[in-house]
Amino acid sequence: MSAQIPHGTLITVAPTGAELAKAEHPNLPTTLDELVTTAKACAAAGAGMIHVHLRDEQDRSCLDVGRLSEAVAAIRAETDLLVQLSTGGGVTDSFESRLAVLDARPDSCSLTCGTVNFGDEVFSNPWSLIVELYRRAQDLGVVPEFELFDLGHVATLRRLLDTYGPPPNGRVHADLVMGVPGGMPGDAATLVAVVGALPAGATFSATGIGRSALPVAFAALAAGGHLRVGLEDTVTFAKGRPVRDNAELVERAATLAHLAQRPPITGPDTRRFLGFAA
Ligand code: KMH
Ligand code: ZN
Repeated sequence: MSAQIPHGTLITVAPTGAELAKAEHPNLPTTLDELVTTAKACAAAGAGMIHVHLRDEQDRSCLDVGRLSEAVAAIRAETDLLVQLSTGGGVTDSFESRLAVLDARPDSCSLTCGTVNFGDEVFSNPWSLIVELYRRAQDLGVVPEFELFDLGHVATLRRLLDTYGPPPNGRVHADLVMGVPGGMPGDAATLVAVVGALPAGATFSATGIGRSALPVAFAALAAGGHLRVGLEDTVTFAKGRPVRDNAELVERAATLAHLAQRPPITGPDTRRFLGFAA
């Protein structure tokens, strides 16, 4: 039997992403040292999980399993954050390299439940890839976070669970990625529609890209959900004012969580959240 879901708000920080260039934001963590320093600052500010993308020396998305394993170990050594590796990578990363991410044995992995237009690009996630990622995650005991960029992705999530059974630890946790140009809009009405379609008992986080960051955060908390924030999703803190760094976004999310009387879930409770023994 898996542990009870703790009361509070899980704050996931997505500090880097695959798209933003270091030149566009000086505090984007693109080296391992910067990533670990960011992880520590965000954990201190209230984050419970980190969604990791690595970069190579040229600032490009890097899915090298050795480097991912090193990052998982380094973050675990310095923080008690749950470590989630992105299996989305960047839009040009191969399916094979995205599947191999799981060999780095994170606690969690992102698993996008469908293809979506992604600005001028296409983020490709055919059913066969989704199934392969899911089955490999099941085999390895990695808890997937189901990334939903559109309402239709919920239908694929349901099909996946119906066909292949529950995820490791029995936890169905989704993340609504809202406001991507080409995906679902980042507003309260859309969030409510997606949440209403989730499988019974599922938990969810939400993040709003760009200017939808705050409306989505407020709507997610009001609907009983959790928060994802970070430079992967947002570079503007307020009109005309760039985000200082990832910790600033986590601090703001923690303030909202306290206001909602669902304080940040940290320490051993983060592991219980995903159904691990703490
Ligand atoms: N970089 C996007 C194309 C994920 O991490 O799983 C995909 C993405 C989703 O960021
Ligand atoms: Zn990502």
